[in-house]
Amino acid sequence: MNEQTDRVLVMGILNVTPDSFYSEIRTFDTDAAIAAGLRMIEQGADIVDIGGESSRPGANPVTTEQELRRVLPVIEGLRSRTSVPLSIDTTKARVAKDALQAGASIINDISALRADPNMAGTIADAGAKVVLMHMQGVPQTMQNEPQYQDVVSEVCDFLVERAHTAQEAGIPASNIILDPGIGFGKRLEHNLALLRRLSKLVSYGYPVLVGLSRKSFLGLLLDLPASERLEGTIAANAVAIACGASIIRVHDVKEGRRTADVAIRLRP
Ligand code: 9MG
Repeated sequence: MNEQTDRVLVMGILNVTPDSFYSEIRTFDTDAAIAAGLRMIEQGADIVDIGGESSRPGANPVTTEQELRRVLPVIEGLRSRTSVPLSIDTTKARVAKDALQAGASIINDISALRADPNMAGTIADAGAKVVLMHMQGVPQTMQNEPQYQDVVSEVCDFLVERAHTAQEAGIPASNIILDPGIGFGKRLEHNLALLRRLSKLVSYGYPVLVGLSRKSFLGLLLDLPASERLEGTIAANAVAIACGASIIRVHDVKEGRRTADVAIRLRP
């Protein structure tokens, strides 16, 4: 995805859901979602990640039909207006297949191909890229007592195993992106350890995506609500980039772009 080391990619978050945790970016209306995606691109997004099912703790699952109704018109609308890569945030193979046909080229699968047995084959057949993310548990219950002996080793081992499984299913290594899953079945100390030692995950040679934008670990550090976590997001993304992250997933694209363009130049 990002073989060059001179640009960190910025993935803009476009949630087409009624219940995302950061309400200023919720865009349930198709035209408003398309306009928000185009604005992200103007502000410097390299990828727009479109999601029709919330993955925040306690969120209710949606049906395939509901998810498709939310995301497909947005993908089609953006595809007809821009050539910027579009990513679909889904764990369902049918949603992935239709999204790829509509013009998406990246599948952001927070289950790392575990939720749907047809997902790996769908991605392989389309020659698409995949984000494999670590999550302990499932979104409904993942923040109830997450446990690790050594969170960094366990997350790395899991992701390397998922990358091998993906390759066995026909997805080439060059199409695989790894993601430590900040906030997905992790307590504050787990998230901090994963970010401090991100270079271990980077050392496996796959591009690493980090999604920490306005997440609750920043709220715990700052004692502030999601609407007040922009500076914390910028600081943490800068550290992730210094440790080798290739892609940052953000709500605030303008600030993410500036963070990335400065932090990359400060990478040791
Ligand atoms: C959908 N989603 C929410 N948080 C995320 C994260 O940290 N990474 C990825 N890949 N997707 C996420």
